[in-house]
Parts: sequence; C-alpha cells; structure tokens
Amino acid sequence: MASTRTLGVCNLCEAICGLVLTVEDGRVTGVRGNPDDPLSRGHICPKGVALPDVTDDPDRLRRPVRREGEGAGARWVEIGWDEALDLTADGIARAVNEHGRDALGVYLGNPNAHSLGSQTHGIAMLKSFRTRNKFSASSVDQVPHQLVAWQLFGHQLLIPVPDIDRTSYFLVLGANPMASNGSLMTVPDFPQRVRELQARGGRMVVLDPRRTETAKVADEHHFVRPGTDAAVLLAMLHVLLAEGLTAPPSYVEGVQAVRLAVADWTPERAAMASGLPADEIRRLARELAAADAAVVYGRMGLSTQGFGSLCQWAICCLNLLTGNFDREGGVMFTEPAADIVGRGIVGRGHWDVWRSRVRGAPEFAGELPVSVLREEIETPGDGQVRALLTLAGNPVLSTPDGASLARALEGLDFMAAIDLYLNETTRHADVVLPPTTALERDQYDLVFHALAVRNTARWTPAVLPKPVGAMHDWEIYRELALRVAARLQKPPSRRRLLALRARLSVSPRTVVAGLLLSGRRTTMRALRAHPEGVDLGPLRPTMPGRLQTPGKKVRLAVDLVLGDLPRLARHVDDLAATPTGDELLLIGRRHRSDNNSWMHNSPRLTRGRPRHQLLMHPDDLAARGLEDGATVRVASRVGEVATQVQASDDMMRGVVSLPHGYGHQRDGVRLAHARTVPGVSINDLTDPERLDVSGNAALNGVPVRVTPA
Ligand SMILES: Nc1nc2c(c(=O)[nH]1)N[C@H]1C(S)=C(S)[C@@H](COP(=O)(O)OP(=O)(O)OC[C@H]3O[C@@H](n4cnc5c(=O)[nH]c(N)nc54)[C@H](O)[C@@H]3O)O[C@H]1N2
Ligand SMILES: Nc1nc2c(c(=O)[nH]1)N[C@H]1C(S)=C(S)[C@@H](COP(=O)(O)OP(=O)(O)OC[C@H]3O[C@@H](n4cnc5c(=O)[nH]c(N)nc54)[C@H](O)[C@@H]3O)O[C@H]1N2
Ligand code: SF4
Ligand SMILES: [Mo]
Repeated sequence: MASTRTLGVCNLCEAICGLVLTVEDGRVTGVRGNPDDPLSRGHICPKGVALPDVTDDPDRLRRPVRREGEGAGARWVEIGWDEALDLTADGIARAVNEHGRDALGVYLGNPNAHSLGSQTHGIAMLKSFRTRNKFSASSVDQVPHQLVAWQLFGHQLLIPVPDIDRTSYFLVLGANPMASNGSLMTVPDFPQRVRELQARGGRMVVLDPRRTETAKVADEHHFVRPGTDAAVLLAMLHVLLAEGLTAPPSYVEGVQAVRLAVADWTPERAAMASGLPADEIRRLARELAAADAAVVYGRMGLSTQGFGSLCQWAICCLNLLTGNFDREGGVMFTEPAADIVGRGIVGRGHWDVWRSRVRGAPEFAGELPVSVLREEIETPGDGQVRALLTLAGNPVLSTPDGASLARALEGLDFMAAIDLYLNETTRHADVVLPPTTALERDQYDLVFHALAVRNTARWTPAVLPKPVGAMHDWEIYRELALRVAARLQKPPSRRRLLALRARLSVSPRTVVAGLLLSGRRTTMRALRAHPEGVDLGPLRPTMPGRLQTPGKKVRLAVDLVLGDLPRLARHVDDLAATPTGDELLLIGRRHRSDNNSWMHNSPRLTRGRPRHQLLMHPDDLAARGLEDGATVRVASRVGEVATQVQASDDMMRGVVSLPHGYGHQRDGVRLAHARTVPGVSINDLTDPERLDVSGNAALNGVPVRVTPA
C-alpha cells in the first residue's frame, strides 16, 4: 500500500496547529504535530489526532438529505445536489417573497471561523440575502471583545493579543487555555509557552471560580465569585490611579473619565462582591504596574457573564494605563499577511442601527443577539422569522434555553442547514446540505492569523481529493445565493447580480492570493513553496498607525460601557444585601478532548472516564445531604435537568459547573452523531433574558438550585 506524507492543518480550535499526515489509500492514517511550523512548533492535542475521524465517520452526511415526517418518526432520505439546492432556494425565496426579506433568519456557528470558504464566500451569500435577522455564535461568545475593540480601536477585530512569548507577568481571568488552547489569542503549544514564561522568571496568575487545568500550572490562583470580575478590575484601576502608577501613551484620551468612573470602586467593595481579599486586589494592581512587561487577559468567563463589556473595557484600560499596550511583552496587534481588518473584508462594526422586533435588542455589527432568536420565530407579525438557514451550528445545544428553541424550530415554515451532521438542531431542517470536510479543502486561516501571538502565514492545499459528487462549502454558498436571487419577486438589479456572480465564482485560493498581494508581506508562491508556514516575526508596535479611530486616538470614555456602571453597582449591592440561601451559581467548562457540541462521535475522544458531571464543592454537597456520584436535579428560572454530581475541591464554594455541548439524547431521538455519550445540556438551564449590555448571553453565573433527583 502506497503511503505518503503530507502537511495539513487542524481546524478544530483557534490554535491552528500545523500537522504532518500519513495518507494511505486515500485515507489519513496518521496525524502528528509539524515541528517545522513556525507558529505551532510541533504541538498537537487529542482533538488534532482525531481530525480524520470526521472525514471517516460512517455517520457523517455525504449526500444532501431531505426530511420525511416529524419528530421521533422522522426519516432522512438522500437526494441529489440539484434537487437539494433547488428545495433550499425555493424555501428561502418563498418566505422572502411572501413575507419580506427579514422572514429569513440565518445562524452561523463556530466552524465558520475555521473554514476559508465561509469567509471568502459565506459572508457574500449572507449579504445578498439582506435580512436583519442574522444571528451567530458570536453572541454566546465574544461580542463584548468586538464591541470594545470597535469603540476603543475603531475596528471590531482589532483585538489586542497577549505577547505571551515575551511577557513577564500574565494575569488570566476566566480563561482556561490549558484545555481550550487559547481564544482570541491563537497560541498553539500553550503549555510549553507557559513553561518558558516561568523559566525566564515570569509569573502567571489566574482568577477563576474553578481551580482549572490552567490554574494548576499557574504560579498563583484565586477564586472569584462568578460575575463579579468587573468590580475587581475597576478596583485595580482605582488603585493604579490613586497611587499614581499609570503611564498611558499620548494617543489615549479620557483618563479623567476613567478616574471618575472608578472612584467608588474601592478594593474593599470589590472584595465584598468577589470574595477576593482587598489586599490581594491591591497587590495584583501594584504587581501589574511594576512588572517589566505585563498582560491582562480575560476570555469566555469574562465575556459570557452579566458584565462582559465592562470587563473587556476594564482589561483594555489596565493594559493601556500600565503602559503595557502595544509594547513587547504586553498586548500587541498582529500585522497579518492577509489583512481582513486593514482590507475591510470584515466591516468595522456598528451598533443599534436596528433592533430586534420583539424585545428591541440592538444589533451589533449587523447581528442580533442569538438569545432573541426563539421569540423572533414564535411571535407573529411583520418581520417574523419564517424560514431559517443554519451554517455549521447547533444552537439547540449552544444557546440559552436551547430546549425552547428546539420547540420553536418545529413551527418554522422552512428550515435548511449546511452541516456535516444531523445534530440536535439540523434534525429539525427540511433539507441538510453537507459540504466537504476540512481535510478535503484548501485552508488559510484568515481570522486566526489575525489573532496570533506571532506573525506567520500558511497556505494548506487540500490533503485529500474532493470526493466524487461532493461540494465545497463555498460552492454551496455560490449556488444558493444565485438560485435564491433568481427566485425573488424583487430580484437584485442586473448589475448587482453580475457582481454577485463574479464575486462568488472566484475560488477561495484566488481571493487569498489577492489579499496577500495587496498586503505585500508574502506571496501565494512563497507559501506554496513553504507549506509548513512562513515566519514573519514576532509582534511589533503598530500604534497609533493601525488605529481606525478618528484622529487616531483611543478614547476611553465609552458611553455604552460607562452607562452600565449603575447596573453593576446595583448587582454588587444586592449581593451584599441578600443572603444566597441554597442558591448556587452555575458556570461552564471545557475539556481538552471536547469540541463544543460535536466530535462526540469520535470513539477515541469519548472513551475513558465520563466528564459530563456537575462539579460541586464537597461542603456544598454535604450542606444538601447529597452523595458524591448521586443523580441530582438542577433547576434554574428557565428549566431543569437531572444529572450526576461529582464532588470537587477545585470548585469555589457556592459555584457548580457543567460542560456545554452535551445533551445529545433529546426527546428520545437518537441522532447519528450522538453515540452513547451521557450528559445533559447546560443550555437547558441558561437564560435568554440574562444579557450583557452588548447583547451577549450571560451563560456563566446562572442561579440554580440543586436537590436530590
Ligand atoms: N453554556 C455555554 N454555552 C456555550 C458555550 C459555553 O462556554 N457555555 N460556548 C459558546 C461558544 S464559545 C461557542 S463558539 C458556541 C458554539 O456553538 P455552535 O457554533 O452553534 O455549535 P458547534 O457545537 O460549534 O456546532 C458546530 C456544527 O458545525 C458542524 N460542522 C463542523 N465542521 C463543519 C464544516 O466544515 N462545515 C459545516 N457546514 N459544518 C461543520 C458540526 O457538525 C456541528 O454540527 O457555543 C457556545 N455555547
Ligand atoms: N478542547 C476545547 N477547546 C476549545 C473549545 C472546546 O469546546 N474544547 N472551544 C473553543 C471555543 S469556541 C472557544 S470560544 C474557546 C474558549 O476558550 P476559554 O475562554 O479559554 O475556555 P473556557 O474553558 O470556556 O474558559 C472559561 C473559564 O472561565 C471560568 N469562569 C466562568 N465564569 C467566570 C467568571 O464569572 N469569572 C471568572 N474569572 N471566570 C469565570 C470558567 O471556570 C473557565 O475556566 O475555546 C476553544 N477551544
Ligand atoms: S490545539 Fe487545537 S488546533 Fe491544535 S491540534 Fe488541538 S484542536 Fe487542533
Ligand atoms: Mo467560541
């Protein structure tokens, strides 16, 4: 049997590791990290090893399917591409023709950020639909980061990246890169980079309500009560300003407004709310100011909670005011070879240009919070969502009150999904269109090179040939856009139609080559000659030149964020005033072998000890008369689930944790990708009414009660 060695890339998380693959007989039979990759340096994790399990999965969709029947009685029948694309275009066009263009809702899931075709062609297809009912996984994830980046730096993706390789003090809040491999910080090989940080005398400090895998390798870990980090960060700013420890760059305006805003936020007040002692808060602030180079970094635990935008704003203020912004070893901006920010491939962002119809939630950057999707489907009237198209997503498991969303999907006139699998969401679709898998398509990480801890570029041609009768995602987008346009009663002008056709007919490779050409840092030819990737060097200072704000200033006085301070004050005062009783706060968690709501069909990722349990401090168990391992009932305002509880000293008292992406056995329907993985969905407990000011869901810090089942 002929065996060849080919370079590939993992698309399962933001670390974008380079891979060395063994291909035998048209199948990938071996996966290793590529030591020659200038960014990932040979790193690989269990998920990367399991990458071929997706391509080889007998349960994966290989042909489009049409649903026959409803609910538990549904059957899925394979159909040809032409029929599937026509059915989908008919369904979308019918809704738009009969009820207007907002009758089409779209939802984009996480893997869109990991597929080149989604950026080069998916965005254009969605634009051509011109619906205001656009939703994505961003609003259960990083909208606060984007909102703050847009306000402070002028572009939603101008996000400061920790210069982890040169910092000496790394303060991490609400992130677990030892499991997640980093987020909004493309940092393959995080474990080794932390060891290097410590070897050069640097320190990592972690604030998290769970003693996570990252906390365990840190120099210091402190528990923080969920949802109170904003108070801690404001108190740190308070200390820095009070003690004259600030040195902001000249292009920063509004320090006085920050001083006023944090005047009342003393360490004592933050301590009462968070449980982190006031002296520790003072010490952390002073250490931050005194470090040679320091980074404050906060991720999911900070953005998906009640005060996500305040947290991200305060983090930017801390980095700016301590002089750690745009400086080696602080936070810096990438200079990507294919610059989606500078070239305007992704828009800068805008806010409240329209609002959701039912709740009046403001859009951000053209998207509404996914927490309002259910009510937009269920509430009759003009602009009601009647048809839904999902792209690589599973909102039934990944968005708040997913159980109610699943019921709402049943009421749609039409639903289609572009997905590799029948999952808890796509099983409600009338048609599912499965694209090729990551190993079968070309890849360039337009998004993650722009968020990486080092400037590199890498073009990865498809490892496996496109199977006969398969379609790439970008080809599906092209066909759908054109077929829908052809069916509209009010079609786009001839000129716009020609432009759309031209735009969608070029391959992703051609788009990338053009971007590289205009960026002038490398060329497609150079990347073809170096499939392991091209090193463009460490991050460099780029400020204020790279700012996209008027006058190239960073204005700290962001009304939207500062306007949220009274709400934080009320929250903190309530905490002090009301006894918690038997209430616990629910947070999420990730495991290095889980991948959001999919990959649970891979035997090698799911064998071993189960990891779906509710983690709870032993004293909290004892206080409720519960036994370790018992089945418990967990109830929130929104719903309840029954699951196994596991005692864990790693939990802060008063806090419990469930992973997300579980709960595959819904309504007695056994889905292809469900195997036998036990566990319930945390998002049957999370609450669509709990939002950050940005509209991002507050998935963490959900009040729950736990009782014997
Ligand atoms: N409570 C709680 N909820 C959370 C989170 C949390 O921490 N706590 N995390 C949130 C976060 S950060 C995120 S990003 C979301 C994720 O939420 P979603 O994006 O809605 O869900 P995923 O589980 O990523 O589902 C991805 C789907 O895409 C399909 N897919 C995979 N690759 C491809 C591909 O190449 N093409 C196509 N067309 N489909 C593909 C998979 O089969 C799967 O069905 O979940 C969020 N939900
Ligand atoms: N193995 C694996 N890797 C992944 C993913 C995956 O599913 N599995 N998903 C990918 C995706 S889509 C994303 S967005 C990233 C996310 O990457 P991370 O943000 O690093 O991942 P999380 O594990 O969600 O980390 C959130 C942390 O916040 C803590 N936390 C919860 N609430 C609070 C709070 O109020 N305050 C503080 N201080 N901490 C809090 C939690 O205990 C948890 O440790 O991971 C990516 N990488
Ligand atoms: S760290 Fe992320 S990119 Fe690297 S192998 Fe694991 S899942 Fe893939
Ligand atoms: Mo995410």
